[in-house]
Amino acid sequence: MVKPDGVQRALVGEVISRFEKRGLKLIAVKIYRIPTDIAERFYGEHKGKHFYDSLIRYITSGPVVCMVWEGEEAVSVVRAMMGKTNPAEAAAGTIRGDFALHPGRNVIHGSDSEASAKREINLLFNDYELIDYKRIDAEWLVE
Ligand code: DAT
Ligand code: MG
Repeated sequence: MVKPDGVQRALVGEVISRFEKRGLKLIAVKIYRIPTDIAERFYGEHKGKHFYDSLIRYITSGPVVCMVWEGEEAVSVVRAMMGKTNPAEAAAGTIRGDFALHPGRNVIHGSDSEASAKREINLLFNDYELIDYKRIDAEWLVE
């Protein structure tokens, strides 16, 4: 998900472009203004932490772009391309390492496991929004 700062800073195309070129397949995408109750469920694991209230304010402060990317080891590949949660520690070449400075404005969210991906996709998308198709270059991406 490109977070509200990423949308306002016109980084949506850059983020999509990186995942697309890596070889992941985009099977769902939408711009969405997350309602507070969905944000609270989305970030439920962080409830009670010192940054929770500001995190909910941040993620609901403007539209986000939600995406579902499919591919070999998609979760770990995307996490590696995002960089560390604190952008000040994120490696150059990662999205956070190239475009962010502060954990409270770190541009992108990515699921941290297959189980959380399923949970988050269910929260943000309807089944009919997930599109099944084959990339024409599929056989040039995976042996
Ligand atoms: P990630 O987004 O890398 O999965 P996370 O799930 O631990 O990181 O935290 C969710 C978001 O909460 C994170 O993107 C930014 C915010 N956050 C986490 N730790 C924080 C901290 N120490 N200070 C401020 N914001 C923080
Ligand atoms: Mg997380």
